[in-house]
Amino acid sequence: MSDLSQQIRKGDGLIIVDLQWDFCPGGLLPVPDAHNTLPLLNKWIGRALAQNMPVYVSRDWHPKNHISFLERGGPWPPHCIQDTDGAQFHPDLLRDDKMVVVTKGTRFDKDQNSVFDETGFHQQLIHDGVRHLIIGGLALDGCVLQTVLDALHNGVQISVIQEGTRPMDAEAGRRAIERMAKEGAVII
Ligand code: VGL
Ligand code: ZN
Repeated sequence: MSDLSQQIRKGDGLIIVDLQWDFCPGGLLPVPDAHNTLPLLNKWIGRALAQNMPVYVSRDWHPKNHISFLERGGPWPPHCIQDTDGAQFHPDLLRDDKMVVVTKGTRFDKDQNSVFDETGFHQQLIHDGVRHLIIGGLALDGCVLQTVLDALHNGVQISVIQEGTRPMDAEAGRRAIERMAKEGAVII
């Protein structure tokens, strides 16, 4: 539990990526064991809220027949279609009015895997005074990896809660951790 013992500092923010039904076992694009990140992530959320640290929750929120779906020649089965049950946050995810939702995957012409990708998220971090993000969620080898790389490219420090994320593919997950660490992310 070394991660939870980490001191929270001014300028820290927490981002929970795509903890939605469709990415959990039983959903349309399940990440193995995804729901088992929830107890730890909820502890982080509770702790962050108690210390007035900004908390962001991203959601993948695709139009029907999205360009990233197999039927359009994309890599993914349909998932996280706007307003469907599968696109809702997992019901066990701790929620609070203070949490800020970041919606992505809505563009018709391209996918947005990173939370930074044309969402204005970096501007929001600057507005909120966040210089260091702590990240968990789904999927380690998908949106978490892309978000971490974009954070670093934008000059935002980032720490990855390793036990608070899961990969779609175990080997790709190991490579993702290696790459994030090499690029400057702190693995906690
Ligand atoms: C994701 C595949 C497709 C993710 C989103 O959140 O990692 N992966 N859409
Ligand atoms: Zn998606």
